[in-house]
Amino acid sequence: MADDLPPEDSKLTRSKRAWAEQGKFLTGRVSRAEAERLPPGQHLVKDWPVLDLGRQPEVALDRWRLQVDGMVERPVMLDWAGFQALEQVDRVSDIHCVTTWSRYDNRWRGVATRAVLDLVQPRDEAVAVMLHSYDGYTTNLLLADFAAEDALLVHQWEGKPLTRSHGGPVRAMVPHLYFWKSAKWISRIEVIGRDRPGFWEASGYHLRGDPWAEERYSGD
Ligand SMILES: Nc1nc2c(c(=O)[nH]1)N[C@H]1C(S)=C(S)[C@@H](COP(=O)(O)O)O[C@H]1N2
Ligand SMILES: [Mo]
Repeated sequence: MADDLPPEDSKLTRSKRAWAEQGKFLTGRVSRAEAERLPPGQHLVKDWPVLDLGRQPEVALDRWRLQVDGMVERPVMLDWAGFQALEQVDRVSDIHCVTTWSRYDNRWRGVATRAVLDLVQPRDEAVAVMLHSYDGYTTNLLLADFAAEDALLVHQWEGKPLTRSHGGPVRAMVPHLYFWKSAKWISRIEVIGRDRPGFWEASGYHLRGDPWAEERYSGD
């Protein structure tokens, strides 16, 4: 990938340097002591509940597209082949839903969000992303949160294609934030210059959603 490295002074390179200075996201996983693994107010479940707006869009692979645009140098429109051609990584991470259930050790396969941002090169003014989905859902994340080391666009769970009910063909998985930030059926990553609320955030959910700070609802 050396040929594809961004120029030294690019937004992403500088962001990575800033993350390194803060000691954040340095390892493959955001490391936490086992005692702090379960965020406050959460309980563990073994099954994986389905939660969404009630409309589960069927997106055939030959019609699937992912648009990445907004405040970027090189907007792209990926089709399935283009997405599969990006480096595929395997990661294990925990789910923390704001409705208080958590599920440990989910094995994902997909593309690192950083790899996608490397492709499009966010501009200096970029501060956040708005994720858009095929069911009309939206959710916002700060660029640094979206680009966390273990944040992925996943298409497999436990070695099998991600089911439609869990957001297949492709969903976001951002394990260090509440699960409502992990858009199912993702269709577009819009890089934006000012953080603004998505669907649930406009209805009272917290703008950022850090489970360890219990950022559940705005005003929390
Ligand atoms: N496109 C889309 N993504 C979504 C949602 C949705 O309604 N539509 N719901 C969110 C919420 S509130 C949660 S808790 C998780 C649930 O994902 P799951 O059904 O795979 O458990 O998806 C998140 N992503
Ligand atoms: Mo949720």
